[in-house]
Amino acid sequence: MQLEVFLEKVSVNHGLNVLVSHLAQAGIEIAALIRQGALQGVTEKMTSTNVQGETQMKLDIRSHELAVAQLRASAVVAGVLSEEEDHPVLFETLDAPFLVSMDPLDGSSNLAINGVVGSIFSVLPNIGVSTLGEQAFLQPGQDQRAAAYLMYGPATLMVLTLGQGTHVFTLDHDSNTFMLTQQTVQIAEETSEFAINASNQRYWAPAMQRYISECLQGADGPRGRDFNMRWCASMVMDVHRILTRGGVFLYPHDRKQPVRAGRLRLLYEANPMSLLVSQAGGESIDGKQPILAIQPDSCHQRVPVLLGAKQEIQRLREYHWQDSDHPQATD
Ligand code: FDP
Repeated sequence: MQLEVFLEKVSVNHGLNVLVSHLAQAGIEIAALIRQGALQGVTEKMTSTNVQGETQMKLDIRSHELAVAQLRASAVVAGVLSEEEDHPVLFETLDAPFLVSMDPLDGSSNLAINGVVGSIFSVLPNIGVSTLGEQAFLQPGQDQRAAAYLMYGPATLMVLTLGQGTHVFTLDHDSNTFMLTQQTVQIAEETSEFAINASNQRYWAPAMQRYISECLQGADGPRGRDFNMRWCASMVMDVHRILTRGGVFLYPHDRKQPVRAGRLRLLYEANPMSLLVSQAGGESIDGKQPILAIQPDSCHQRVPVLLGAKQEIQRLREYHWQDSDHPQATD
């Protein structure tokens, strides 16, 4: 079933359907660029940095431009917050029903090694951007109307939720249409696989040290079974693995850079991924509290992210509550 047919079937919100079709179109255009690799200068770095101080790749900027153009053309979006711009881009359609937060090219450091990258989108209701300005983007994740990521791997995928389940579409490159290939994603409650950048281990809080150490002890330790580890350094790919074969993705609070609570951005990484995961039966916390309940305080705010299989996330939550020395993620 084509994406557009699916949308007509499951959603009566015509504006939202139009918006999702434009996200899909942005994905098709970005996928076409990425497929050209070095022929499109995909690995070229810019001299500029984004608001996070990270060096931008040429493709970060091109992806941002393509996505902004599609969202503007949809005429149902009033403004876009992007990882690549300090402030939201506001459109002439200031009273349009939706706002979008996005990371147009997540995991872009993987481009240099021809690795998998993605785009992440969060759709929020427009609660009055014309009067509130960028404050209008500071809505908790539970208010999202939709969330999606595009994954540019061997196949190009769109993984989407409109708040009633998580669905997977695969791009047919011949017809440039997304076809439904998995109607309902369900994350297994139990797992024996975790994803974490273990090089940060010495900076983790005791709760994380305990959790990973118990996993590593495997069958000889308190968990009584062996665990496996994966880390792609591309959130889209790591989360997609969890949606597909289970597991937990962990980017915890660490003391490496004390001024920031976590690495991942709340509004365009943690929130949309948390909605997709929760709609697939998983859970998502920052340590102690659900990510989707966090009231954002700034557009590019970072948070710790622990998401995936329910039982493991519940265990992690318990460990963090027991760990009284652990600073609140929102401190
Ligand atoms: P990137 O900086 O390459 O865009 O968005 C941040 C992110 O990638 C995630 O996609 C990824 O999970 C994480 O950073 C990788 O972090 P490490 O460099 O610590 O592995």
